[in-house]
Amino acid sequence: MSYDFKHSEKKWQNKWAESQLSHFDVNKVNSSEDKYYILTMFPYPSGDQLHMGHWYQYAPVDSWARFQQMKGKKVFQPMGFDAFGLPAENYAIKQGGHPDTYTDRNVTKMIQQYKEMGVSYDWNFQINTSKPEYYKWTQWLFLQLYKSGLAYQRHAPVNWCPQCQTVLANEQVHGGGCERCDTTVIQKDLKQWFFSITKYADKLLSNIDSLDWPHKTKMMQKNWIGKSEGANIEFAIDGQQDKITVFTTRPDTIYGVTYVVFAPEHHLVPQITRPEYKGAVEQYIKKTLEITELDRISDQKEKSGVFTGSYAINPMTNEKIPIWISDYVLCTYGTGIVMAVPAHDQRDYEFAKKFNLNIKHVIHPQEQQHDFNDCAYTEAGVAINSGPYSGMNSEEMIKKLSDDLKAKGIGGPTVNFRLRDWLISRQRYWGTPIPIIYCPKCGTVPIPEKDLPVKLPFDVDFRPSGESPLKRCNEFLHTKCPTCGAAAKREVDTMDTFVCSSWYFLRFPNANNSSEAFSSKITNKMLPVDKYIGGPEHACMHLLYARFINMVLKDLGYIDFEEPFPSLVHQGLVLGNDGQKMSKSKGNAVSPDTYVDQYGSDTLRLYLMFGFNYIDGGPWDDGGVKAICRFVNKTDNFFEENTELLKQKFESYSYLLPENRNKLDSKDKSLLYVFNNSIKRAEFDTERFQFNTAIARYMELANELSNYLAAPRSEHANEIIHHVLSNFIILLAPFAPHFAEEWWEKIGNNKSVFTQSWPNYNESLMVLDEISMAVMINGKLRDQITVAAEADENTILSIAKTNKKVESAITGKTIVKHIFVPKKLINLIIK
Ligand code: ANZ
Ligand code: ZN
Repeated sequence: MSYDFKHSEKKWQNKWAESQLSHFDVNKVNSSEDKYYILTMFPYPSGDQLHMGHWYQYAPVDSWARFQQMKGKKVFQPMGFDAFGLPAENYAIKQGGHPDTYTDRNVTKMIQQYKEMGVSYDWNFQINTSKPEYYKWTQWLFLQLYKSGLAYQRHAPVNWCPQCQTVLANEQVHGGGCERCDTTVIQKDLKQWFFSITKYADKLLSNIDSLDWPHKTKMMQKNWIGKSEGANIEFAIDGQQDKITVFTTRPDTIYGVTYVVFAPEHHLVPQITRPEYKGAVEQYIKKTLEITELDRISDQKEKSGVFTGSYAINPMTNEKIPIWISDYVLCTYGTGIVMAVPAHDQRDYEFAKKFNLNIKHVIHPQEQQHDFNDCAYTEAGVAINSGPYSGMNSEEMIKKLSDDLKAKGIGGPTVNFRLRDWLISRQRYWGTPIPIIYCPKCGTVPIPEKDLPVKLPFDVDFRPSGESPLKRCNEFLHTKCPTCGAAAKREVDTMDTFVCSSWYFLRFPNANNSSEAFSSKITNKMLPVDKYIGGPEHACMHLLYARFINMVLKDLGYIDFEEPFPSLVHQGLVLGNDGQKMSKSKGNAVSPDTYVDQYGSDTLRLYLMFGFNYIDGGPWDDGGVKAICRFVNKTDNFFEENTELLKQKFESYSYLLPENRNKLDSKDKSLLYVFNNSIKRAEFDTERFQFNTAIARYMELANELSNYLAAPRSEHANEIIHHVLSNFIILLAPFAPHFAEEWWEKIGNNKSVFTQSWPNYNESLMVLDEISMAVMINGKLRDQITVAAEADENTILSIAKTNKKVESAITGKTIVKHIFVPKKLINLIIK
């Protein structure tokens, strides 16, 4: 008989909910060390329910959480919904309804799917960022930043489609054109709100080394912050009062400067442009507005620019050098002005070649030859043609020159960051309203905290138009100034949804607090998050914003920890069976609901954990699902056939007594070896999110059990079977929660299997002889594996298949047969 998952999954989902199995009591936590806060990035309830990618992200983490709980940790695992934002708004536009209605409907459906997954979330701590109970506090957060001078307004460009008369998000611009009409998108200046994340650039950077995060993510975040050390140098302008300042990382090349370049939108451009060049310059500036920043800095793009008619004076040589404008210089980095050294900077080199400007070689390569007809020499070297600095190496000269510039009052060492301040204004409807009022008398007035939330009105025409939809809502727009009572207007932009998710981890333990965003007392003992899990695509945005907000709240005295996520894991991506990203349009998507229906929730979960390396992801394989199904049925048979035995109560197991050890025969020893080894290795692997190898141990144990149960019984067999099988249920519990719970009850327990501790392994039963065997693929040696001397062919085959080197060689291939030479080798023939 095969396991009746339909019956038992429903039954346990209901029982767990009734008995509040996952109930977490914040009051029982004494300190930050006394809890284990596991958080998986919350989903957007924007489209169509949970898909396979969601299942892959959440189900294994839930198993990990259940495992930690059985290991004795006080696990806190909440879940919520990141409900504001463009995807939900666009979905509503497409479906012709209201985003609030869709959000509610999708949230309900997703919670039902989460329950079918069998997750152990405590839903009492649920949050939904689009509800006033939550966004009231997002507004409160804005006010804290505003009060401390970290929220400010300035003009900044937005993507603008002149045809649709609308602002576009970056993801709505495709190859420079509008997503709907393909008109070339231009940059338009709007007054917008920013958070001063750059004030925290240094701390955000220096703390990274202390984080237990994937190396690549740390590097990405470091590069994103982009600390760059160099110097500012002042240049005079020929015939003008004003001085200009350039930022350079190579002050040692100053004697090689042959021209200066301004960013086209630099505010001094109109002033320095000579009248006869005005027409050309203005035309060029207009053209620049049509190009995205990414294209501007691309090294593929052919250099362009125009001369302004003005000249700057090189402070070291007093030479007159021409001033140009070009789009390869960005207005928002450094000072927006560059001293160009074509001999030693490739972009300058290309520009100089194109416009026939001088190339002056001032840094000589120390060892290798360099052909200046080919490209710039961009490495360090020895200064030549550099006045008193000639003969110094780059490093020496940079130090000396920076000091000299400082002494002369015309520059000095500077640090620049690539990181920009965080633009939080969105000209969209479905987001948190910014709690600001504009009064004709008092100017910009923050809304008093007692008046929060500023509610997002429901009846608004939110289809895209030239301006923020809230501007068209008179009841919202018109209000009274909270300071003087005069007629005033509200800010009509909403906040970037990354603001909602920049503090949600603080809210979870305080989810039901209606008088504060969070209580400091509770937050300081419930945080930081002990393990944070989510996609690597968040490396530079969400993970940086959240760290920033956390640091601000610490500096404001609300919390006492600086880093919200000291330990981070990224899950991989489940691909379609064709190896492509799963998507409906490609027809390679599989629906979790179908598999839950056909094979059961536990089987799907086990497949996702066994069929992939969690961190790497990989392609979907229906064959893998069927194999897991067989494994579940096989273990089910063990329990079924031994139910009567398992119902017996053993005070202790006498086979464990030292005086009985010599009564164990070789089959006993072999089973006990695999059993204890499974506990040990599954624990080790699970701890590291290596679920696939953990489950492979269970398969090994199942094979061993098959042999053992089929063979004649030894003196202690009953005890041993009882011990191994009842513990097998416990071992399976985190990974197949319904299945384990069902069997735990069937063998006569009235408390949940999740009240059990993770079993201890017995080192003294793991001294079985081990031998080393060769694993070959198509006759070629791949690796050596260590196996129990008495392990049988099937066991060895499954160990061989889960070997890392073998695994990567056989993915996507089929094993047509294998050749087994006992105690020597196993050779897999694959096609
Ligand atoms: C002269 C020079 C000579 C430069 C040389 C480089 C090599 P990072 O490392 O990214 O900070 N630069 C400065 N401001 C710029 C802007 N707003 N837009 C585009 N480029 C800008 O790069 C700093 C270097 O990039 C600066 O050093 C400057 O060119 C350029 F042999 O100055 B350098
Ligand atoms: Zn006023």
